[in-house]
Amino acid sequence: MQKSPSTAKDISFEDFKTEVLNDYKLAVTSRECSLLGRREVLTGKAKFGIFGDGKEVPQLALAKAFKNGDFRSGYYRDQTFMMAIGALNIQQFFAGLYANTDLEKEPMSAGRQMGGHFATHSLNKDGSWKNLMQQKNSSADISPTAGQMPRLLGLAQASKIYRHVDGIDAEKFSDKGNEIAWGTIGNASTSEGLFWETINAAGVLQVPMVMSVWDDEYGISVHARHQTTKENISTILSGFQRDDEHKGFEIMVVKGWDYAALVDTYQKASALAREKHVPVLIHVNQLTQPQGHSTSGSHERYKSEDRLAWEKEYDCNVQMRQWMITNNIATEEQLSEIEKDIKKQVRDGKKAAWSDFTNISKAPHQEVLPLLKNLAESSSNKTFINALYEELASKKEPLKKDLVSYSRKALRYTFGESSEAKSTLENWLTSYIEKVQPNYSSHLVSESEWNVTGVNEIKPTYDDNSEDVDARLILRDNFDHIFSNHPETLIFGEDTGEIGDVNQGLEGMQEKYGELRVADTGIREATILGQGIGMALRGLRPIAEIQYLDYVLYALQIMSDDLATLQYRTVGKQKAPLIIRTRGHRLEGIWHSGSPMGALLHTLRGIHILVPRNMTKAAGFYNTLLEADEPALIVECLNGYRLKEKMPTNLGEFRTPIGVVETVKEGKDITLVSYGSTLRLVQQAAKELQEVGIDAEIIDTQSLLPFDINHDIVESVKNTNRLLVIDEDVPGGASAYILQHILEEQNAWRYLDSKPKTLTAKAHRPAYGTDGDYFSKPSTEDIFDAVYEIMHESNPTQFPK
Ligand SMILES: Cc1ncc(C[n+]2csc(CCOP(=O)(O)OP(=O)(O)O)c2C)c(N)n1
Ligand SMILES: [Mg+2]
Repeated sequence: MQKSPSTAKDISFEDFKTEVLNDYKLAVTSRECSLLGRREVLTGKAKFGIFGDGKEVPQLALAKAFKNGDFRSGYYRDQTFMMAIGALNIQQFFAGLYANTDLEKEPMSAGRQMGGHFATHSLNKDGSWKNLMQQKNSSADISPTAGQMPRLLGLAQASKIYRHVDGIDAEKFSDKGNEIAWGTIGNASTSEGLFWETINAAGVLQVPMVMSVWDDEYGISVHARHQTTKENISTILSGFQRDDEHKGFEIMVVKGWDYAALVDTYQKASALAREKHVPVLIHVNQLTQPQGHSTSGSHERYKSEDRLAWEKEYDCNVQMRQWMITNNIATEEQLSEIEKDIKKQVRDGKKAAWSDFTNISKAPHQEVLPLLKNLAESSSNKTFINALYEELASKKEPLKKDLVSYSRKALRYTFGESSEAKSTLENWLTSYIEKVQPNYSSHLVSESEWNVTGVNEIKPTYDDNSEDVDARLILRDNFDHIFSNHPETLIFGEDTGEIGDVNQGLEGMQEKYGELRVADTGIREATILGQGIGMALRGLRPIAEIQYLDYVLYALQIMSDDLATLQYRTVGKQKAPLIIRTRGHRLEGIWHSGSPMGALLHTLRGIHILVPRNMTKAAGFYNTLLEADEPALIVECLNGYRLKEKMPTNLGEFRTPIGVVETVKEGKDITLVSYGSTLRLVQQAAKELQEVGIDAEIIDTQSLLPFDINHDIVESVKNTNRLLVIDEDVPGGASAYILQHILEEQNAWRYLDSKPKTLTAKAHRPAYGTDGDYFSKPSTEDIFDAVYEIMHESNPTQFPK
């Protein structure tokens, strides 16, 4: 076990020296990687570099306190920490810089993220959980500053749930909640709202979170005086400090170049958070940036001479070195020898990484060249194709895109020709693209056997005693089954706990399942989402409730940047199967009846979006999702809770299929496609249309993402030859998305006898007032008229005006 130098009484001085020396070696290795990394970018071998230089020593101290099962949620400066926990070596560091697309070589993201964005693997190849208690874990970084904060809250809260909730199978995730979630953030990024929201929530929740602020006084070129009140984050956070009467944070301040003090501070923080679940903030100040912010600029432009001189002197590695010499841990000569050795190791690692990277295209390069040559020989455009051949042949280190691009260009010269050489190259190209495209595009959604479309439908069943009830009761009783069958589930949000949500779909659930599993939260949508992401990353099945659909916008950034990209950016090595519950569409007023579905569809690829038309369908979606391993948003119909639906007999078991549409009325004249609350209006309009001899077929999309995976809608259009898409989003919103799918992917244009149309809400937000809805969103009259117009145009005699 590692010991801090100040608590090293029980180890010999020799052991202690070895430990410190090993730490120093890591600090130097990390620094050399930064220095050489910058050079690789400046010489054009890598695109962009952002490194951890100047932040090495505190990360060594953090790593000493970090245990198996713990989680990091941090940012791009943490390479030394990742090296110290054994999750990053020199070769992998450079593989990240070059963006090697082989996950074996570049385990952080297979080149999908910039270097400096770290992650560990939580999942096996088949998408099942690894034992997270046998490894040190890092959630996958994202670039938006402070974007790591919301999930950090959830990672910490998971420990609290595991400690206090009985019956969960925690073997792979927790040892009685003794795990810490460690956050890191730059000083300037604490200006973001997400930082404050998370800090406040962690203080309220009292979760084992240790938050390090790496303070180098700058955020790129912008000094702390423009960032932070009093230029001091720990001073202004002092109101969060716990005392005898109040729970709160433990706040610690330590100099970033003082190795001994850092080790001591991190040990204390660790004990407090791990044992007592007290959140801790460590303000690590007096840090530096030896090479400036990133490879995009130089800090000499905005730092004074004095500051630059101070940074040289107080460079944490320099200070650690001096401390070691002063305390007889090593001599100047020994250290110089070590440094020389490490320089060579880093150079060798870099070379090996570059060779791995360039090797990727070597064999295919050799494969494609003779094919191009043959193509030239067989073509009347030999000269042009040969020129392309020569150019590609002369590339010493071609990229995959070169091989594809040159081949495609060459094939253009053979339009109208046919030869064996041409079909050989065409076949090679198809199979090469098939092989390499997944390097860039796989794992947007789960590719495991637990993906949502693999869960089969189970229909709700009814018997003679099934009664018509307020629809909210179907949700509530279904949740009751969920909570009792799945101990790892929990739900939280504004007014979710004590009153059982604003529409009482959870009435009585808190009394039955306790305040931790059915919980009220503060008004803070982004961190409600973060709680969900973090807990889902640690094996729980959270349901995060956002009170109204309009307020999802507060959480949209974190949903889009963090949750939606998670599987993609880790190439399927992490998952957060979070269910987001909200309610929306029609009610009243600008902020209680919005339906910004297009905005969500455009920003949330990677999260499933489900729009059930009633509560039975909604309940079925919850049941389906609990069988799957993917995140999804469910939008319940805000005006549907008190409508009557029949209570099913198989609560907790029936499943609404995801990505499958439902034909709710058959008809032969026109296909009407809709979803959610609007669908009821479409049903009413269809009745009225029937009275004038128009027989409409109605399709409920049910899911927007994924959309009609069986291509059922085009089958309907084949029969009706007419299509109208209706929703209450703005013009060109979700309706345009739906139309694009039906026309382009399902080729419905081939079967249309009339222009396909959309009917949507007005472009403005819905007005409040009893008739505000009528004049802002599609009404049954609007739907009737739009359909009648289409029918009139096709047959004015039968449908006169
Ligand atoms: C939301 C967002 N805004 C802006 C940026 C661009 N950006 C990247 S790093 C950075 C400065 C961060 O400074 P700080 O938090 O002090 O961290 P440091 O780099 O100094 O360690 C900025 C503005 C970003 N990545 N995300
Ligand atoms: Mg900074």
